[in-house]
Amino acid sequence: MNDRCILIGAPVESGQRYAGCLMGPAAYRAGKLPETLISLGREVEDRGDVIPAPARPAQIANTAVHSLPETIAWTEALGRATERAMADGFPIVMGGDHSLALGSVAGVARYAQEQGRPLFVLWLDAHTDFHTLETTQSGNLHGTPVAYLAGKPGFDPLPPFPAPVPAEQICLYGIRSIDPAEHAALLEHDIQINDMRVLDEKGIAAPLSAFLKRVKQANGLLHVSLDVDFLDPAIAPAVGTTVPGGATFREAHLVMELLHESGLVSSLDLVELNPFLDERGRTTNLMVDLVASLFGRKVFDRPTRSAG
Ligand code: NNH
Ligand code: MN
Ligand code: MN
Ligand code: MN
Repeated sequence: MNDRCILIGAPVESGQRYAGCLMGPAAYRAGKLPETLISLGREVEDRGDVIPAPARPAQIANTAVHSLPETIAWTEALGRATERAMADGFPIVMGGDHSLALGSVAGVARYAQEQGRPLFVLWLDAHTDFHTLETTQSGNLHGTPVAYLAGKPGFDPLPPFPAPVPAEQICLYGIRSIDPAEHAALLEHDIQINDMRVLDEKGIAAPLSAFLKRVKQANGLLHVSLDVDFLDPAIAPAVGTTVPGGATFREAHLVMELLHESGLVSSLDLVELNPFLDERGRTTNLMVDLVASLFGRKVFDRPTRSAG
């Protein structure tokens, strides 16, 4: 993991319908994300909030889709910001709703392509986010980035995804809500879907360790996209789209601890936090604590065992 963390504020809320996600980056700062990373020995550079170019008109046949011009503007701006940050360190994109990943993963994918390294994506989410602009019925574009980064058609007039991520390099984790059109589309792709049924039976660690092994063997870059609704709503209420039966406190920390130990993660999105829906900052605090685990905070710090 690169020592230098580059914080990118992405106050995006046009990908869904609850007002408040745009306060996400401010909440992470108030919740001391920068200080927490510094306390774990990281250098931190906060590049402030990205300001997209003015939206240009854009139209498509699916009239359910809303805020497409804004989403295109965010996708372009965040793609550039994240690609640049990859060259300088470890980007942490503080959202903002999940539509920001249309841009952040595009930037990471361009960087990976330049480096000639395969990109792997771990999607921690209750949802598969596998709609296209044509299939979404809610019209909320936060439900589309996985299909976009997998290179599915149906995203015109968004910029074409620079270097589609092969299905075998995508791992969906914590899934418990799939729309019929997503289900049909996913049946045609070899994307690993670790829904809660799978995680209940195999445990939270084993499927992740297997995926991480493949990232390592391929000398891949690993982008992690953490949606607040991956977590159980009882511990993380500050999200518009709660789904019961999510990851527990300890399961979520174990995921982060395993990711830290792997040393493979090279970029991170923190998405869907809606501070307006929170209870005394508890969801923000939990998200910051999870990032701390990802960057090496331990319950009990054992002397490092030599690898091998
Ligand atoms: N699949 C639903 C839709 O497209 C819900 C997506 N909501 C999310 N995704 N929060 O992570 O509208
Ligand atoms: Mn570098
Ligand atoms: Mn999502
Ligand atoms: Mn979700």
